[in-house]
Amino acid sequence: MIKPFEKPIYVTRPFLPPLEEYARGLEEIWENKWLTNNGPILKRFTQELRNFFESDNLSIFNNGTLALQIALQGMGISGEVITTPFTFVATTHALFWNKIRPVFVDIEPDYYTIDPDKVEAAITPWTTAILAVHVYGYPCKVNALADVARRHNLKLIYDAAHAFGVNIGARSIAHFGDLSMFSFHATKLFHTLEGGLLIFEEAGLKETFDYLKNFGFKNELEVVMPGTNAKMNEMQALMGLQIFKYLEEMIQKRANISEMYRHFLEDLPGIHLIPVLSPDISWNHGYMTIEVDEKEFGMSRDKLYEELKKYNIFTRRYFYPLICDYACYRNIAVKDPLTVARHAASRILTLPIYDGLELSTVETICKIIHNLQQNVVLRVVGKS
Ligand code: T4K
Repeated sequence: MIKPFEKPIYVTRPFLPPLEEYARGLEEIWENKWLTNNGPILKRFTQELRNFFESDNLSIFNNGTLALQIALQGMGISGEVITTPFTFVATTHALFWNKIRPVFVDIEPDYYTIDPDKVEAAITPWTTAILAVHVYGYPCKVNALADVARRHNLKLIYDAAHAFGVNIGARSIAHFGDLSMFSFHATKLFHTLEGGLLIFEEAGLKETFDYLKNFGFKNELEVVMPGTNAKMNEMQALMGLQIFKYLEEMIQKRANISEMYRHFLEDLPGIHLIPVLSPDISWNHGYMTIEVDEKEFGMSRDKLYEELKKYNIFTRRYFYPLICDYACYRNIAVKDPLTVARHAASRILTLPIYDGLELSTVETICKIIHNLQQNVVLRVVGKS
């Protein structure tokens, strides 16, 4: 009999640098009394990001949602945008706030990313862009999507909220498509408490994004567009600057956790893991996804989610329900039956993964999942 964990095990916990280190950074802020509006720490953080992505075409924001909204506005996207329903709701909200109609199409079964064939089939004269999501940091089919976008003269925008630190071959995932948005929210592998980043191909967009996040100010007297306030402050930038140093270590620790989950769960009937990623992808291990097949496992995904809670393990059903099933989007006509997305949403479960999660805890979580299934089997056998 395994006892419940004494303290809750959440799906994630933010990485924090040593308190003394952050406090030293705060001393600098206290000293110069510069808290926001492109302060010195933000400038240093910006330089780090430029080096990391080997690009000057970037703009930093106070969260990923506003970054994406501003991206769409600054790029002049309008009409219809083809997107995935299997994502966090902010992806679609960013379209809605720009009065753009989302056209939901299905995803592919292995890595839950948008299906390029379905994208192509959904193009109409009103389509202006594709908004794809590297969901859980699993890369979309970037070449196929680029091909569709090029042939139909569409902008290709990536919600890369989950994909910081992911590379395809030697290239950062940021350098595919016209633009990528990364989230630096506390629940992400790399965070700035809250924060967001745009990386884009067209250098001329930088000025527009920078105006839009700062009320449209060009200088003290000129407002050139009706911008909003989406600036990153100094404390956020300080967190990002300090966490940068730990990025590789954080990814490595998560990789060990992923490997352990795979080791203990891959042969368990009814638990399905993603196929091993292609060797040219270096993934960030941002999320640990499993699918629960009710028939094979003997218990539904929702039941497993509830049972795990009894052990003080708080998994999440990212991304269920599908976005088009939320009350605020239910009235949008969806032509695609979304068969794969519906199937995935009904089975998906994200398990705890974060750098401070002990491997022994991961082992216990897996044993609990095994035991839960064993008990179902025993009950069934007992009945027969
Ligand atoms: N696009 C995609 C594909 C996204 O996934 C997101 C955000 C966005 C766009 C928008 O980016 P941002 O505007 O957020 O930068 C969380 C996050 O709030 C959200 O950022 C994230 N995606 C989404 C997938 O997950 P919740 O409502 O599930 O978070 P919450 O508060 O329930 O936190 C989950 C667990 O994390 C908690 O049970 C405990 C732990 N936690 C959380 C926080 C905030 C901590 O230990 N400490 C913390 O400070 O949405």
